[in-house]
Amino acid sequence: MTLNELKHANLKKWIEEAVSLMTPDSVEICDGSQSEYDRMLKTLLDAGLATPLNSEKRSNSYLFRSDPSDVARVENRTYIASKNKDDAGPTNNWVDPAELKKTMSGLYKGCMKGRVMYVVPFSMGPVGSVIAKIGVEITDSPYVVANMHVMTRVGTKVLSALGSDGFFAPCYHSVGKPLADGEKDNGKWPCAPIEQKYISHFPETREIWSYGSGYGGNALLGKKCLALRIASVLARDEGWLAEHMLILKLTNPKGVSKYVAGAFPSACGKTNLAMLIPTLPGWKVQTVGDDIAWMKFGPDGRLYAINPEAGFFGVAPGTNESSNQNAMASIKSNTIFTNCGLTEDGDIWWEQIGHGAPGAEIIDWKGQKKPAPKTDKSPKGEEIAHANARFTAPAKQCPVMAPEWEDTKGVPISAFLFGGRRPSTIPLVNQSNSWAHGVFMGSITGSEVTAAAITDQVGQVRRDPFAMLPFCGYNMGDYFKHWIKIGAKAEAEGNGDKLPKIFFVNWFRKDKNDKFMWPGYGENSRVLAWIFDRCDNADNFVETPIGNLPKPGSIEPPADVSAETLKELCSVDIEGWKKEIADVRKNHYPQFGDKLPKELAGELDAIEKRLNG
Ligand code: GTP
Ligand code: SPV
Ligand code: MN
Repeated sequence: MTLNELKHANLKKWIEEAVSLMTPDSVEICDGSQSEYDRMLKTLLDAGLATPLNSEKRSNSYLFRSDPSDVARVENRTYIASKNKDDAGPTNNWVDPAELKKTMSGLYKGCMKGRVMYVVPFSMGPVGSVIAKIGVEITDSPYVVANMHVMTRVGTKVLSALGSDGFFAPCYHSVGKPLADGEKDNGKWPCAPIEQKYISHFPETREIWSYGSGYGGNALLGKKCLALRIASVLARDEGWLAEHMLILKLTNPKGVSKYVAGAFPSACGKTNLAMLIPTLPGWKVQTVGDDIAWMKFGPDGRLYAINPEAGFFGVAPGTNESSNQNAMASIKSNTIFTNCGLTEDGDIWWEQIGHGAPGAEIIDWKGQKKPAPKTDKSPKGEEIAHANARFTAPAKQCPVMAPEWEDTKGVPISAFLFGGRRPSTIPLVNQSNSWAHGVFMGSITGSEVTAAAITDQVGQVRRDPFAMLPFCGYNMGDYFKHWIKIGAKAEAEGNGDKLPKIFFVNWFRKDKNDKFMWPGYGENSRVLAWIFDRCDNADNFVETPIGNLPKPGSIEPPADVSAETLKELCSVDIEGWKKEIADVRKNHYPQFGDKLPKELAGELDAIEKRLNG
């Protein structure tokens, strides 16, 4: 299709403006076909950016190595440019939108010289779902086009759904590396230096402008930029929820199923939990989504969730046949790998893949030859794969996708989980005693920072409310209020009992020797089973000052966990909690000022009183 054949006048005008600003050599409107995907990879092979993998090991799969300055989301270059600073709130970087557009227009001027401008129409959510939204990404990166093909629904069917005047979120993306006459990428990942990278959001106009990075959430604009930052604003305005949550289907030994959605910060176990293989006999987990959930109330008063994505952009290191067999099966073919190691026999490798690397040598993520590791571990600082190396794989390749994962109505959610990497204080599982208490727990979620973003805080515990700290497109205080309102709306309509029950979980408690106290992964099914039964009001809990904890005996310990350890994991650390609450009062809640909902201030007072009582 050519520009002149486009039926949507505003879309055509918007593309023409981009063309005159960015001056690409040519423009292509993407149709989403397999031949288009193949053509992108051919272009990337010719540019020396893609390495084909051994097709006997991983058919139709490729490895990319990004620039060392471009390996993860850049939180300090990510902006929420609302008209008023107060609308971005205390947790976001804000710049005046007019000023930011001026700066970025300067960068965009001529930025696609020597390159093709690809126009990627995409749908977040099954095309035609009432919960789905359409975006159009303009990009000069064939790597981004190929990844968008996997991660979203791309092409002509989306343009048809858009019609001549439908809503789309306009997304600009450029790697920020124009080519001089005759210049080629020649194997060098194109991007701009860090101080020229901008990941910008204009909430009022629903626009996204990204410049200078080709990696992950900085560049695949349907994901964090649209499906979370802009969608959270749409959700606030329209009365629904856009969350950083996995969605799983849990079936008990009697064949009864419930759907659970869980928010954990980046690289804290969403993909793993979504594809878990239960160690508990008779239980089954199936996947609906592994990163993002969009939820709306259905006619029956329940909250229905869709996974707006069509693929997984998953953390590679740590993924292996025993930690996540279903992810390993999902990446057997048709997968794009970024920043993994390359073995002598033409396959990928990463730390904790479950085995050493074959042969004498391996090529690390920076393209350097190293001795092939004999085990699956590397000394700190000498990793073969980058800690945020990722795979991009089609969701339909996951053997445990729930058959209804593309149901346009979504699936009804029974429970919300919140969690993070907390080496102390937070118990294995804890149920809130009300919706407001659950919102309070979500609001104080904290986690040790992982390598999923470039920051100097890695390893430190930081508060990451609802796992949305880097992804909320407006004032976090207003976001808390939105959650309170969702509960109040259900109550007012007589549907309070249909709201999901809210739980806090922690797979990451450590002992004195810095070892995880809970084996995690498949053993987390024991906790899911407890939660399932809690949703049916089973008598499996004890009330405590922090919420409902498992009654002794209600969770059977895994083989390698002593009864004593399980007891410690499931009890209240009163002194630790007093410190936790004091920190919330002193350092966390005050930043929201009068935006903090009174319900949450009330929950803080109440838990403090219970802990002291
Ligand atoms: P994003 O894609 O960044 O949003 O990450 P995610 O939340 O999907 O995280 P993922 O499931 O990819 O997990 C990241 C890493 O956490 C894994 O590679 C594991 O090393 C570790 N992990 C996941 N689940 C568990 C668990 O139950 N216990 C322990 N100890 N580690 C886990
Ligand atoms: C995350 O960081 O939460 C991710 C990866 O899921 S990215 O798409 O890069 O944001
Ligand atoms: Mn994520």
